[in-house]
Amino acid sequence: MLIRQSAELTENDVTDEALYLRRREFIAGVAGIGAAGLIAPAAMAADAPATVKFSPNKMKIDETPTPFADVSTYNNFYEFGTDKSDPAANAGSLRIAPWTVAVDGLCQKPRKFDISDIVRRFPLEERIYRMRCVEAWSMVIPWIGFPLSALLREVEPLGSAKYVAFQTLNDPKQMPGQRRNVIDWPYREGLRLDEAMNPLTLLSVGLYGRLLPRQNGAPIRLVVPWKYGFKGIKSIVRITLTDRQPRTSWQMLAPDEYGFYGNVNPDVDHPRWSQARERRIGELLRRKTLPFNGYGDQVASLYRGMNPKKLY
Ligand SMILES: Nc1nc2c(c(=O)[nH]1)N[C@H]1C(S)=C(S)[C@@H](COP(=O)(O)O)O[C@H]1N2
Ligand SMILES: [Mo]
Repeated sequence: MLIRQSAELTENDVTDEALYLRRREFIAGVAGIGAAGLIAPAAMAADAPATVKFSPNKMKIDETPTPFADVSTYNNFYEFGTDKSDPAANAGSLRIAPWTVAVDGLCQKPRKFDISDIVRRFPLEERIYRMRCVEAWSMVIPWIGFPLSALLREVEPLGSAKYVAFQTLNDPKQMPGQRRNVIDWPYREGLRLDEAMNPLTLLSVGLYGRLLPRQNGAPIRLVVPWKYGFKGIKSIVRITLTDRQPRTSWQMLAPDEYGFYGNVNPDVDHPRWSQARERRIGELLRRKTLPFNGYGDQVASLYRGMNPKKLY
């Protein structure tokens, strides 16, 4: 089902009023960006905000989503500080409009995408994913986004492209955590091209039926549910197709602790702690961590023949 203007909604469409209200907020959020000048006035008159739609429940798991209050206040986003509470407290200084994402490197048609163009062009869907941080906590998050593959197809990757590199905004004025050299800014991540093209891999622009809170990586971030959370780079400004394995922030910072792949593997301990179990935020007892975070059916084949010890 799509978001439509209220006049077009029938009683049947509004079975879950809470969901409907949240969708209205999502519309309002995007329209709000428009008011700040992101969506061109002509485009707004023509088709926005009614065109900002998402299909709910495209992919569900049988686990309760972590409450929004936790999802939006217990975050890692070192650009705003290294404590879990820092991003929610400090991310207000991030300007999310205007915002462009450059997609370049080994492709036929490198280009810049305006964020308003992205939310209108790519069909947005809701997917409830299990997420797990390498620090052994986990959440279940109802993301709104679209497959990264759709964006990459638009720039037509060359046959020589083997990897995709990602970069976060680098602006210490907006991101106070960047005034300290905890990381060699900008934050960087990478995927192999086949991982990037896997249908599970999302670019997310929202969660819980609303636009992404800044602390969760507004206006656009990566979501790779079978990998540890650090792969999910936030507030992306550049995506580059390349023939060489990109260096990633955590790998550069601590190569003995974090590898390029970052696949969730309960059998490979972090050098300083076990990865066998995890604390689901909001629960008391620890859960067993699943290989590939439970997404092995969809992704294990990507790593066939590789040494699982090297896939962390
Ligand atoms: N730019 C940037 N992206 C980042 C991080 C960061 O510090 N900076 N932290 C990562 C880590 S370690 C985790 S666990 C997730 C947390 O994402 P969440 O706040 O949406 O749960 O973001 C990842 N993406
Ligand atoms: Mo993390």
